Amino acid sequence: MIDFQKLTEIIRNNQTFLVTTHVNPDADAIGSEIAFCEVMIKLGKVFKVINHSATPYNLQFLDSKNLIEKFDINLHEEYVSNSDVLVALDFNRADRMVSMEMLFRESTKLKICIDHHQNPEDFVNFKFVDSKYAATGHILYDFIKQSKIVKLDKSIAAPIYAAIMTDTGSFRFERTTAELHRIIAELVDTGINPTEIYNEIYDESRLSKIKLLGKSLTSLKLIADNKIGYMIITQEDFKTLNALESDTENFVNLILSVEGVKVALLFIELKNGFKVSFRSKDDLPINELAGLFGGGGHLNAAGARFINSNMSQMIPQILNEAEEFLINYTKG
Ligand SMILES: [Mn+2]
Repeated sequence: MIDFQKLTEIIRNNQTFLVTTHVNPDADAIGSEIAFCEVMIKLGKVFKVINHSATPYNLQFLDSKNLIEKFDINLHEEYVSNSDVLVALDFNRADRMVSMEMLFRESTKLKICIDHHQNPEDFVNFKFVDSKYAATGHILYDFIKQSKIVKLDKSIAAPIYAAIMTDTGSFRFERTTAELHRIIAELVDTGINPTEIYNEIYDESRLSKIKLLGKSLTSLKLIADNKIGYMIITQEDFKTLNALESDTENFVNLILSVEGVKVALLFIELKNGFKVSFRSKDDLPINELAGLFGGGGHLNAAGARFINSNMSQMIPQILNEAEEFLINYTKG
């Protein structure tokens, strides 16, 4: 149970807030930030939203007031250090802030984390964390409803809707309960437009993204009796197609849509290493596999980063580990 009363106290008793989220923010990250800021606005608080990453182009509509700033140490050091409260949304490990990590860690002010991932690191004073929630936006919904700190209007409902819609794979993942649909109904009742929100996020893809998807799909391979599928995206692919790392979101889920595939891995080469997105079906705890490589996440969705490592050299080893993981798990 999350202590919403404590969270209410922290918000009421402080004046200046710094809000941030993880690298490569998704719609839950950005939506949660915007919903949290709408609460700040209604309460007359002073706040800044500062992220390591720029907001992906398909999520910019959520930030219609241009609240989000991209981190610049020269511009933001003073504000971050002097904020009464530092708010970490939708992540649970300090290194997910990348360039902001040190400044966040060094701050002696109050730090809080609101999140729904498993196994949180100890990097804040207060955790408002529960992995049973479908999205961080879902936690914020419950917080606003239970605390009655502000009225839940359209300006809050829209980003929360975007957060829940995307983190539930458009209302199809496991945590999409009847209760969650009732919450969605209430959000829609505020007057938001679900069709518009979906279209903004998913149906406004740039051509380069679709081309990159095509390129990645041609790399799709199945191993381990067709139970493990993987795709590879290289820096060369990004360059030749003029595509971005953020374009790869959701690609990994397509691997999982292949008949018989239980485990999906998407290898993405970065400028300084590579990252792997892991997905699984049923009760396969894929976050445990990601954990072997210092990563983490949820039961069915996780990730790991390999800084300064050579992707093509590492892939065989990671695939071996994945096979072993699958064998051990199906045995038990
Ligand atoms: Mn999330």
